Amino acid sequence: LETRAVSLIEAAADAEALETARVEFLGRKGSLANIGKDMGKMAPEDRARVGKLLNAVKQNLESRYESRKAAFERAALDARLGGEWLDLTMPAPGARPGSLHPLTLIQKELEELFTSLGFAVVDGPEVETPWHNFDALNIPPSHPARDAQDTFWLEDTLLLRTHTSPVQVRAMEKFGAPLRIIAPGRVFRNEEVDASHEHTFYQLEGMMIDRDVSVAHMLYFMKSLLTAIFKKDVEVRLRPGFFPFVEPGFELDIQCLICGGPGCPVCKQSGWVELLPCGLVHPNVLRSGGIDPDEWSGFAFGLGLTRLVMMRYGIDDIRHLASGDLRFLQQF
Ligand code: FA5
Repeated sequence: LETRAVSLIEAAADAEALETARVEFLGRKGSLANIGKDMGKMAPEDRARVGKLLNAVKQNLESRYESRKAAFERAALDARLGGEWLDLTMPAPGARPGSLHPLTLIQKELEELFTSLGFAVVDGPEVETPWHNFDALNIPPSHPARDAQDTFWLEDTLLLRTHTSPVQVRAMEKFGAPLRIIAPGRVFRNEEVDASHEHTFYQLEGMMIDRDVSVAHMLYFMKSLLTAIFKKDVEVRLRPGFFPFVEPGFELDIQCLICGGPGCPVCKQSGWVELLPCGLVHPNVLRSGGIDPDEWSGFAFGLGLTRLVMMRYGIDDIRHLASGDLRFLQQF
């Protein structure tokens, strides 16, 4: 009996055949159980001998059965893993925590710095009137600066703001003088995209109006801004710059921190990046905001926030920032 049982168990072609063999020999009504039942009728000395033998056979068959069963289960799992690309019974990998976008990180740092210097953080609409985006900033209808900032017009009367400077006007209208505000936000220009130009990017406007505000005040705040972000001395150059809403106007450029040499797509090999135009607020602009230029003066700046982020983190293409690519975003 044992020999037959062993050969059936070992030769079982699949889990079903194995189960049939188990029922036949090891089942509740199987051969071994039947022999067990008859033991009551045996003489005591035979009963002990047969009992021992029966146990040994049972153990042998059971252990062979278990190991064959395990082998069939392993094979079935292997077949499933090989055939399915998604196994919903496997434990999931741990969830990855999100992180703040680099633009958000730098914007927060600047908001903290400027609020500590007595500035309020204000907001303005992305859809603007030509009055706030141009006229109130001393840019009349025929002025070439309107073309320079290739505008997305929504309809004749509205546009997507081309800079954050209209928030200067809204802040003057709302709060009057004296005034200290910054206004970070998204701006739009219909221009060709490359490694340093986007059609949608971020600026951070700043404006301070008080009595006797001068270029010296302006330079102090510009320097504080750069030191706070770069935490080291970075080389800057100040050149005259023309914007109808400031007089005098300046362009503050920062040494390109990405290339350190020729062949750079960001600074076009010039070694300098336009970052921080600024100047003293034009009297016409103060008047547009309802502020008397004989009593008050001020400075304003329009930081290229997106470019600052690129310099701060060594990002060599502006298009990474809005790509939504997790391999990029997970580095911050
Ligand atoms: C202005 O937009 C003025 N409103 C700035 C200003 C404010 C001057 C207050 C004086 C007083 P400009 O067009 O140069 O200026 O843009 C300002 C900065 O935005 C640039 O120095 C640059 O860093 C960034 N910038 C301009 N165009 C793009 C672009 N297409 N993509 C990314 N950044 C840009």
